[in-house]
Amino acid sequence: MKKNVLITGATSGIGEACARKFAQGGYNLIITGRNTTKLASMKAELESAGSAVITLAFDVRDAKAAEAAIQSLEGDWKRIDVLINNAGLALGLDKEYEGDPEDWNTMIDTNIKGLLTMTRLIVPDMVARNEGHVINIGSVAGDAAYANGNVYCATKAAVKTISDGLRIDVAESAVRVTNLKPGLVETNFSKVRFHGDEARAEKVYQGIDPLTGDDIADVALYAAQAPKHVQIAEVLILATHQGSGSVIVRK
Ligand code: NDP
Ligand code: 8X3
Repeated sequence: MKKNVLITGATSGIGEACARKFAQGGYNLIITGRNTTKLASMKAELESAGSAVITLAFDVRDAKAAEAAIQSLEGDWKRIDVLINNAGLALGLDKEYEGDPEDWNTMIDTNIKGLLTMTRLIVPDMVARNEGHVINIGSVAGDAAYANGNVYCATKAAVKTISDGLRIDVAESAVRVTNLKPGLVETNFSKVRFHGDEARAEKVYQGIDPLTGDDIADVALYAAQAPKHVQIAEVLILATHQGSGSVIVRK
């Protein structure tokens, strides 16, 4: 029987790469996000390559919409074998005492509360079935704050603690919990962070060979396909010329 993976924020970057890698890995896909046009085009492309695909359009900050979307799943699609909590963002790169509280709210509501909403909706059934895997996309930013990263870094530190807490709480069951902590990955991340300023976003990846969404998706698929007794608890994945969240050597 093919396994089902549900990916939040599957319409771009790491989430989109995970959709393609898990499709290649033989999974049925439940791809979710807000961009309905992109969801439809991905579904058409993945189905034409032979995958079974369901799309669910909702914002992870809207708990009621998320619940309705999960409840709309029927038959075998109700069984979620792998949940990839990927939807997330950074907004702004400012001193904490000068940051925009609206940006803080959006990051906290998406990166922390949205992830918790999905976890609360999906993990009870995993525990009841005594199988399943939650893969949270954390960040090197959660290991230590970097200059002007303050609230974004705090949300990813929360993802680490929430992942650790869940791993403890499901340890009686065969459910596994993985926190993937990427470093610099070239996606739409910096364009979103800088509110659409593409020139500023490009500079983030200049002079360094950054990671790609595929690099992170490879690790996610590895963790999901590890033998049942192996729980890949946490992985830090940095670009080669990156020493930490704040040490980046550019050529
Ligand atoms: P992208 O901006 O390319 O992708 C982010 C995805 O999340 C998009 O599909 C976006 O959808 C979705 N998303 C954002 N907010 C919401 C929401 N409220 N509800 C539903 N979907 C939402 O960035 P990345 O692929 O890089 O980011 C994915 C994850 O990886 C994030 O959690 C990020 O923090 C993390 N990460 C990224 C790193 C990097 O360097 N790029 C490094 C470490 C971690 P939409 O298009 O609708 O906004
Ligand atoms: C995204 C990576 O280093 O830009 O989490 O914060 S970083």
